[in-house]
Formats: sequence, structure tokens, C-alpha cells
Amino acid sequence: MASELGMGELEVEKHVNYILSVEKNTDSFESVVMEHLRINGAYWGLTTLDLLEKINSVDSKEVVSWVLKCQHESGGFGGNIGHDPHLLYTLSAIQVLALFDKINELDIDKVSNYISGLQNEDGSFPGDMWGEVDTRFSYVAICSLALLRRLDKINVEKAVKYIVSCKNLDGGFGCTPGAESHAGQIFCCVGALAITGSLHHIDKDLLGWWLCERQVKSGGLNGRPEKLADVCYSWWVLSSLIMIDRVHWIDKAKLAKFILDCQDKEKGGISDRPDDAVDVFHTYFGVAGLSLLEYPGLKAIDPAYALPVDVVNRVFFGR
Ligand code: GRG
Ligand code: ZN
Repeated sequence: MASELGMGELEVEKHVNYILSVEKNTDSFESVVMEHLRINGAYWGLTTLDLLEKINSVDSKEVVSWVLKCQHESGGFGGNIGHDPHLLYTLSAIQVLALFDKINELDIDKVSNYISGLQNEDGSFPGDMWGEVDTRFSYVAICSLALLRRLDKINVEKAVKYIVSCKNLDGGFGCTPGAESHAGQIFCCVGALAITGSLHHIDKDLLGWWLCERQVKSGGLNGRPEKLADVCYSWWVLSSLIMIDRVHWIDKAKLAKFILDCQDKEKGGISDRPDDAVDVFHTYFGVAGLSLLEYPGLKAIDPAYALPVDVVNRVFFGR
């Protein structure tokens, strides 16, 4: 697609080197800032490497043994060794293990008991013992348990009912009932409904219309009306459009060009918008967005599990 449309190319080698340098250089500014959420960073970086067909450039044994050390006695995972457990880190740990085909190294009952133990009576989930409820955590709990093949440990019907109670009149979803629609929360709610086979709760035309209106003149996507375009919405919006089968409602070539324009063509990495500083988070969302757009040479990514399709197939079908 790139050369056909006369747009810039994806700088694969440079992005691989950028990610490897961030993962290795623990003294860098980015590493220090990410210290407390290192396991999220590992998921972003390693998934990007896998989409670029370069996961073999890391020492899988070293990564897997470090991930396992991030587990807390409660069964949940912290952002780094010795840190407090949280659902967000627990999903990242499971996803990283899935990338290396090592989910079975986990005590699956222990992890899934930690997750199911957090479900509230109304079906919602807090992220940790401190109790803040958000549909982000519903997604994270459901995605984690599905990957562990333990969805039966929670009340799925109530979990779905809570997510549906966060649906707004514009067709979108917010973090709690009545909260404004935001593309990030929409990904979480649509993803959780997709995983649980509950997409019939969505008015696909209404939500598809709201989502495709996120595309602005530059071709990039924003996260809600009147906001700036940002590469990360190439993931949050596009994955949602794919899950509800309305991706043909946006201009895919223009979006691909916007993402490619956000590359640091010298040092590698992708930023939120052209000429900003790059980071691992936006490098992941740029590459994942291009994968959803079927950019040549990239592995396909699953829009609900946020993992390469071959990894998801291996988890569920053993191949
Ligand atoms: C496995 C992909 C994956 C995700 C795990 C963490 C998570 C689950 C989901 C987060 C969903 C979410 C709320 C994303 C939005 C993140 C974001 C860019 C927030 C910025 O919001 P504002 O209001 O920015 O600061 P805008 O763009 O609205 O100005
Ligand atoms: Zn962003």
C-alpha cells in the first residue's frame, strides 16, 4: 500500500532498534519514568517487536523469569518486582507470557482467583483493592480471564450488564454510568462485549458514525469531538470500528499516512502527532494501527485481545 499510494515507508529496522534500546537502557529518561509500569512497557515494546516479526531479538527466558517475579502473593501482578498488584499489570503480564507461549508457567487458578475476587455485586470491576471502578477494568478482567480460559470464574452476565449501563445516547461508552463517551473507553467496552459474545448490545450504525467522525483533516483520529488527533486513537478507534464491522467508513489510506508522518525517521519510534517526541506507547499504537490497516509486512493483530492473531490462535486452538 505504501509505495502504491506514494506515501512514506515504515522504518522497520529503526523502530526495532529504538524499542530494543529503550528496553535495555534502564538509565534513560523513558525507563526511569516507566519504572513503576515497566510491565506495561514490556507489553507495548514486545508486541510491537512481534508485529514487526522481530520478537526473536530479545532473550525470552530473561523476560519470562522477570515477569514471573512481578507476581504478588495475592496472585495479581505489579508493574515491576516488589510493586503493588493491579489488574492493568496483570493483563500485561498474561499478554507478555502469551507472546512467548508461556501462559502455562502461571498458577492459573491463583491469578484468576485474584481477578474474579475483585468483581463487585453490580458486575463492575475496580482495578485493585483501592476500589476505583472503571470500564477499563471490566475489559482488563474479561480479557485476562479469557486468555487464561477461566471466564467461568466471574458473573459474565452481570459484567456485561454493567458495561451496557455505561452506554450513552450517542452510541459510545464512558468509564462509569453517565460519563462522557471517549474512544479509549469505547475500545474497552466493545472489546469486552466482543470477547463475551455480547456485541448485540451495540447499535453498530450509531457507534460507527460517532467513531468515523473522529477522523480529522490530517487523516488522524481524535478521541472525542473537538480534540486533537493522536496516533494512539489509531488503535482505540480503529479496533472498535473493526469489531463492529464499520472500518470501511473511514479513509484508511489517509490514516496510514498520518501514522507514517509521526515516525522519527532518523532515530526510530513513533510520536502522538507529527514532530513530537517519540515514546514506546505511541510506537506500539502506530504499528498496531498500521497492522489493523493491513500495512504490508506486518503481522495481523487481533482487535479485541490486542495480541498478534497467531498468538491468540495458539492460546485458544494450540496452533
Ligand atoms: C491491552 C490495548 C490494551 C489496553 C488495556 C489501559 C487499557 C486497557 C485501556 C485504556 C483505554 C483508555 C481510557 C485510553 C485512552 C488513553 C488516553 C489517550 C487518554 C487521554 O485522554 P485525554 O482526555 O486526551 O487526556 P484527549 O485526546 O481526549 O485530549
Ligand atoms: Zn496518545
